[in-house]
Amino acid sequence: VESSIPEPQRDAWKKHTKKGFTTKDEFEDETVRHIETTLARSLFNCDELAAYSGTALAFRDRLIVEWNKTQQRQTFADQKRVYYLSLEFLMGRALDNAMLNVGLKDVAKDGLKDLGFRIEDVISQEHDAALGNGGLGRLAACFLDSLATMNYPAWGYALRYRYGIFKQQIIDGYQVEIPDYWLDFNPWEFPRHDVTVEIQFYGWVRKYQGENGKTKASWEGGEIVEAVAYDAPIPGYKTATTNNLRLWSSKAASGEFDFQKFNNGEYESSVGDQQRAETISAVLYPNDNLDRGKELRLKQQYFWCAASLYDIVRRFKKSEKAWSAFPDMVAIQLNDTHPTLAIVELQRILIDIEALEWDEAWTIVTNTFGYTNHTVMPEALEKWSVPLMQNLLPRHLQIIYDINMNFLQMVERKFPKDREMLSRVSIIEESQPKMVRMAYLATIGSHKVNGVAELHSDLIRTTVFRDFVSIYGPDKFTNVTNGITPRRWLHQANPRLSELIASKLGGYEFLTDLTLLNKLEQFADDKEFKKEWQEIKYANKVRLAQHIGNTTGISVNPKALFDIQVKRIHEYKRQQLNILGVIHRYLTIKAMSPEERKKLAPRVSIFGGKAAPGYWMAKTVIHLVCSVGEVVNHDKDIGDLLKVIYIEDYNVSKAEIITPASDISEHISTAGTEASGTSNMKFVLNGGLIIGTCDGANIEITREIGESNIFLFGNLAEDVEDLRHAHTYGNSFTLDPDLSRVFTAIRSGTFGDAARFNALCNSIVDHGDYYLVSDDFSSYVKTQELVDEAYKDQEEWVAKCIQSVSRMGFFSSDRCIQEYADMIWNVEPLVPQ
Ligand code: OX2
Repeated sequence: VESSIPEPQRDAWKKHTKKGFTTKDEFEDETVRHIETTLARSLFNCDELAAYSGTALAFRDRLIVEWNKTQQRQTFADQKRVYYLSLEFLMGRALDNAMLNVGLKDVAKDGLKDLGFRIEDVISQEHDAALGNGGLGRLAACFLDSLATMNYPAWGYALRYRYGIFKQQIIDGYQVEIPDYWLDFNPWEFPRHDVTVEIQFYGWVRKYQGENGKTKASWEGGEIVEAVAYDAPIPGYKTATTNNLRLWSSKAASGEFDFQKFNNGEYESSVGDQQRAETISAVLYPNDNLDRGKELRLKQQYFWCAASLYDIVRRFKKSEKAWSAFPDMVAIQLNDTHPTLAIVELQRILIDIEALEWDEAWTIVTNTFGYTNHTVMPEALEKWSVPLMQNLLPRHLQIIYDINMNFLQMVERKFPKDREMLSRVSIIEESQPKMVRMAYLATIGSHKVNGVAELHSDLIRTTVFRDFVSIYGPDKFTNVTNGITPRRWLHQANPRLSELIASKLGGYEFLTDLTLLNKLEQFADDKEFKKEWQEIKYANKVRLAQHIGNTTGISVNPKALFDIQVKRIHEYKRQQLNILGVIHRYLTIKAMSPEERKKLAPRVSIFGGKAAPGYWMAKTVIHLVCSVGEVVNHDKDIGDLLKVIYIEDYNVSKAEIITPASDISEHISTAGTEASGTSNMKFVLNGGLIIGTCDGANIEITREIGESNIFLFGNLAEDVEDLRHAHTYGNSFTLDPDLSRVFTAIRSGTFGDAARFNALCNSIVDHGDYYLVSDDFSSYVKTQELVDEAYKDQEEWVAKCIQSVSRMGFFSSDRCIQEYADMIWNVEPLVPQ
């Protein structure tokens, strides 16, 4: 194997190779050294942030050693690797995770204590890496954790946004967005200024006569932007495998800096060009489940796909294998349609640059890619305008047309004379302007398409991809139900629960084989165990109550039932149903006698989540929640019976505090709209029950934990269409009297200026109630009453929680990755010796 160091000098080199610390003393040594020399601080000016930085750098040194070895091992092993292309990786904090994964958190805790710091304070200094919107990005992060833990040779590829998802402030009950500049100090990333790729945009296509008289195409002109790689180590849990997440940053190509302008005194405009190049990776688009079709977004997508593919192809070419072996060495998974251009780019590389025949190239392409669909909602399915693409990526558009032509010819042979079918499945929508349907392109260019929960996968087979199922047969479409990593979402977020479970199961093996949790079931009636379980839940609620007190000034009683809905604010997720239910509860309590009130279980309704900055209705929902809180929380007559809290700036690190503290959490989307949901899994795994609709993974959670352990309500997906139809075309639309009373209260100004909530109320009462709030309201309210009843019997409640946790083994992202590896990628782990 090639090495840059000649044989005779390697011994000297090896003698000085560092392993990183293992003992407390070595940890302190390394941390103090970093604080004093790397950071130029001292005993006299070391604050918690400096302590965090020193600790992070000490751990980073340890990770790097294994990271380098892992990369070498994977190169020598010469086996298939997985590349996970995702525009979002919602990683959260890295230090705590690194400590637990390398098994040195206790060492660090003791060491930091020696140095005068509490480990919790140090950990909480870290800025979240918030390169994602919600579930889609967090899923990608859980997958990286599982891939490394299970020793799969795998890389993540994304963009190095300068600004992650915005920070949310709630000011006077309204959401305000603050930029998230997170790169000030990021010890986890390594700039690779030597790993750069030149990315082309715009220009034209030149046709020429190639060898043996064939017409060839070449993409020329336009402008060049440089992609620079930044790498972050991804440590597996209790394994030496440390994988790589590569983020691309854009900058002006070095040759492009306009010296002419510079010399002519046009300094400002030449710097302007630089900035324009840097804009590409500047900001994460803050939309969840919504496609806006902005040119800069398309630029981001191509920039990232082209840089990643160049990198992957370069790595493959080093192996000097034949092109036909490419799919045996490379599996590329497309996280939603955002990276679909990678399909076109690989085809372009193979035919225009590597001079393969179209068919040979296309076989390689389709055997390489897999596509994961995350939504059936039309407003989230990506389409790009043909004129936009023509301008930005002229050669790619031609290739898309050729892919489409070949595909339609195949369809025509299979379904002769079915013109309707051809126009339905065409990649090009014949609208004004014409649009490229990315989900179709992704499907045609991949060998497998998967949904993310059973219901969702059934829905895509019968709705968006229905025709494609008849064209390709059912086997191309499959399901991989989402999962979550138990390392972060149990062990890290809820260390005491993890420890209690370990004490019963005789160790922490369940963290890498979550099905072992089923051995807990036998303790569901164990008095002592249940008591400890309850104590832990209570302590977690106290912690959340403290956070709420510190951030909102409102004191909540940790003995009350904590009812939590935290996720992106979206009409389909129906936070409006939740808050309307809260208002109903408030009005009901107000009308109760003191005796009746005594029987009530006090509740804290907790909301959290960001609204896309341009999503006016979602912002109105936030405002309604805050306005209701303003009234209820200050109503002395109500006291502790009801509190309504909005937790500002919901993110991964807040989720780690919130999730372990719930008694009940809400997953109440209109049936058929939430593809899977993953926070439902997190809440149950942390010993909370859930109230939910028959949607997404709720259905499979019910199957696993049992119907008696979940509060299901509402209409079924199969009835949604008819109900919607009836709203618009039915004879009468009568509101449930309870819901009517709620609207009357809002409209009479009980929660402030009613005009602000007009559109929200009207969307339900007058404008078709697309998300079926009125249809599900009474069933929701009744089910919440069942929750109240059930909560009164704490013995039974805790037994339900324990039983549920013991049956959650299926929802580990390790199981998920195993399924992808076996069914879609066909890759093997590479276990370090
Ligand atoms: C989300 C889905 O809305 C959610 O249901 C799912 O759990 C998550 O992806 C992970 O699969 N953008 N975000 C999603 O879909 C899209 C599109």
